[in-house]
Amino acid sequence: MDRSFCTAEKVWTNVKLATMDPEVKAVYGLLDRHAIGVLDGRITLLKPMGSFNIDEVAAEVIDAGGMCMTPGLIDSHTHLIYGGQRTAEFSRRQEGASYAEIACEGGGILSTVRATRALSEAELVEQARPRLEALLAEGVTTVEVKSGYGLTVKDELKMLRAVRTLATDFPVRLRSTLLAAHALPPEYSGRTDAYIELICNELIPQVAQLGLAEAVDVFCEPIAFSLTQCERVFTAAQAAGLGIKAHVEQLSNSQGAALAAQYAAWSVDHLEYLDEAGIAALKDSGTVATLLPGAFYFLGETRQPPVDALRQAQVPLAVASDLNPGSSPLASLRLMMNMAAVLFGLTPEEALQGTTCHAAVALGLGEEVGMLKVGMAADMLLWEIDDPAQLTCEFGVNRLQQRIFAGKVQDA
Ligand code: DI6
Ligand code: FE
Repeated sequence: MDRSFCTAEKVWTNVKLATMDPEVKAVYGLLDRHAIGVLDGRITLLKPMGSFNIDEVAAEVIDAGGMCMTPGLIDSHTHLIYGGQRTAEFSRRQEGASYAEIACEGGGILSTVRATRALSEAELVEQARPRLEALLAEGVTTVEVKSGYGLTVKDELKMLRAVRTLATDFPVRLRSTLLAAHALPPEYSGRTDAYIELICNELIPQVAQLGLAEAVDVFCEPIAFSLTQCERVFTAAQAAGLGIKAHVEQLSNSQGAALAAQYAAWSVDHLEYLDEAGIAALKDSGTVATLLPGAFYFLGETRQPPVDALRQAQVPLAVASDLNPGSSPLASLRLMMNMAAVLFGLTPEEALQGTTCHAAVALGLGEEVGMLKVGMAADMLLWEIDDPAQLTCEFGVNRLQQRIFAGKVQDA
């Protein structure tokens, strides 16, 4: 085909576009009766129906018959790669043991560390496959995946390599995050600062040099790492040119969000114990506040993140699955959107922003994905729904008609 006459190789006509573009002044950035076209994996055409001659764009035309299109969904916080399961721990929790008690006995994260260390890279990929498939089936096109269950140079690199391998096998954008500061490995017991040194002096430079991660994350909690230790990790991440993300204020108020905001973090995640000073630090910082309702729900937490105050301060909110074997073994971003609304009070529009445009910013991808806009990657979902609110309201019914990744229609 002579591309010089094309503005798009494929055009969807009669679409209701939930662009999620803040420049479109309507709820969901909604544009009714539009056409959207793609070329070479990007959105190249976005016009009202009737405003152009479809024959002149010389493209394959798909009549969407008034169906709704959204950007591909983005799960901006997962621990998708891990070995084994923690079902025995779940049974114990149902009999009354707490998450913290189990962790203190050497279970919890450390039991997954043992299982993860025992597996090869290929075995880790195999175990992660069905979880990733579940996310993709409901319309996820970008997934962030953290390390953090290896906790040695060799095993953290193995986890990050597994992410890169998985990325070549599936139509999805995977972004990797080094979370070596997740738990203190037993061999460093009583020597936390030495472990932080290993992270800062060996792991971060190697990961950056090998191009194995885009960002670095920390677990800032009394049961994990202190504010000072997290700051050392942030400094090393910044020096290596990596993005910064942080698990903060999940189980206590450690002022981790304010510190991360000072380091221009892409996101701060969990936030149930975030206080006014933390909110003030996030205001105008550009850092996204990520809500993880799955962990709140699965651990039976009762303390709510301060959603209203974050909203007042106009801090962008993301919503993610935190998919992991211990605190959120829930491979559904749609369920998280529903929970973010029901448990945390988000509007359906906020829930969808949280899994599209704001989630993109939480991954340093705000210019690339998360909106239907000319120039953005053509990750798009065609739904048999009238109102985008249905994506948050309803759960368990998949009304996805087409999943389009980098401009290519995937088998539904
Ligand atoms: N916060 C969490 O919710 C997960 N990690 C973290 O830092 C829990 C991970 C696990 O229990 O395996
Ligand atoms: Fe997490």
